Amino acid sequence: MHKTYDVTTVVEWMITSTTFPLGLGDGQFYAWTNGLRRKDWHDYESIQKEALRSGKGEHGKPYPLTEEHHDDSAYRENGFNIFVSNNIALERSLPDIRHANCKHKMYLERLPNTSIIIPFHNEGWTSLLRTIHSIINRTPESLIAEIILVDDFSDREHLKDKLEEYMARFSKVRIVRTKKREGLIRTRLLGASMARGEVLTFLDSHCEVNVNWLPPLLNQIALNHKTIVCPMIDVIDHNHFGSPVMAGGLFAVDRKWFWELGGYDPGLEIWGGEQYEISFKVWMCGGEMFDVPCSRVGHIYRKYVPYKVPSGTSLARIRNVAANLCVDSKHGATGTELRLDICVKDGSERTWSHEQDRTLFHPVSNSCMDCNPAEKKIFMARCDPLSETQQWVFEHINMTVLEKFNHHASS
Ligand code: UD2
Ligand code: MN
Repeated sequence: MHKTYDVTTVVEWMITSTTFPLGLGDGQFYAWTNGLRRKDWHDYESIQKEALRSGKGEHGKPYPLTEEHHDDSAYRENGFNIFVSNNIALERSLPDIRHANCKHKMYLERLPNTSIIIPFHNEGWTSLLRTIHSIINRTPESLIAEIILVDDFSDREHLKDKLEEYMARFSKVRIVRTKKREGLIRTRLLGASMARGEVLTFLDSHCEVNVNWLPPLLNQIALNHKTIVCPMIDVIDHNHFGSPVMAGGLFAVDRKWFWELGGYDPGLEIWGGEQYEISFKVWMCGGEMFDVPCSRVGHIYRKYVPYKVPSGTSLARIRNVAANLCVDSKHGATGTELRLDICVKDGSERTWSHEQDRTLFHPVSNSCMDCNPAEKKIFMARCDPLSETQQWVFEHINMTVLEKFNHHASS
């Protein structure tokens, strides 16, 4: 007896096998899986060009720092060393630090395009420009619907006319500005509301995207549009700009689905909390979340937060209220099913009151969301303050970061 393989199985095996003889050269290598054509999205010409670059900071190498450049004044405005940023090329090369298997992976030939949304507040000139250059140089043009730079009421001069003049060379870059300081969540929402691409991809204003970063993200959304996909986030050192490894809050999401989820709660202030809020919604609306190791984006983690946070704003509230989405329950034979639904106003069983920040319990019936970790199920149960499975816990709270944040924000 022998086994018969269908063609797609064999092709799938061949392209996932690391021993497959590639012989690509022109990057136009195709394969089929389940009737869908996949291709190699690498831009080999640009990869070769980058390999030849030399100079300080090239290939993601640490910039050779001297004492005078290490002075606190270099950090004050941005929380990272702007002197170093100014002295390395805007189009500097980066090392390809992906897992070896990523280099041969193929993604659907037909991928949705994306609006790349970048909020910024008083970002440094060269760190912002390097973000844009890295995107333009390392992203297939056909996949970029537009790059939307959303200025959150910055007051630095270089972010005004000078920025508009510079960006005029990139036909896909649009600049929009908030009318008052909104904080990063509402700034992202403004960008999202103007976006025309099929997917929204959010980045910070001091990132460097790495080789072939976008196709793996879009591919996951093409396979299931109810998906939030995150790249691996690599640390760009705030002193010398060299880059080893880590993770966080840059992601891609289907545009229509983002709005079906209600976007972000616009009541979230300045910084923080939005990743929990959106995660809860994704989780409760039957979505998926992926960290995609073949997509890598460098990000400058600051030494401290350089910008001021208007007084009276709360930084870590999680609410679903303003998004007008409420958790709804349906009682049935198998228990209580939960889903998110448009909130019904006043008095109704389904309304979640405004006071329910972070405590996801049912106001009327005194039911709380509970879970069975073994079965990965959520259900409603009588509220019990002592129940471990009803608690919402913030894990890994980094007090050092918080304290630094509060210290610098208030000084
Ligand atoms: C991390 C996330 C960030 C966000 C934040 C929590 C990464 C790499 N970064 O922040 O995406 O999830 O945690 O909310 O995971 N900005 C404004 N207005 C403001 C403040 C900031 O537009 O009032 C911009 C800022 O220019 C930047 C982005 O928002 O592009 C994120 O701010 P950040 O870089 O200060 O925050 P970070 O990296 O500590
Ligand atoms: Mn950041």
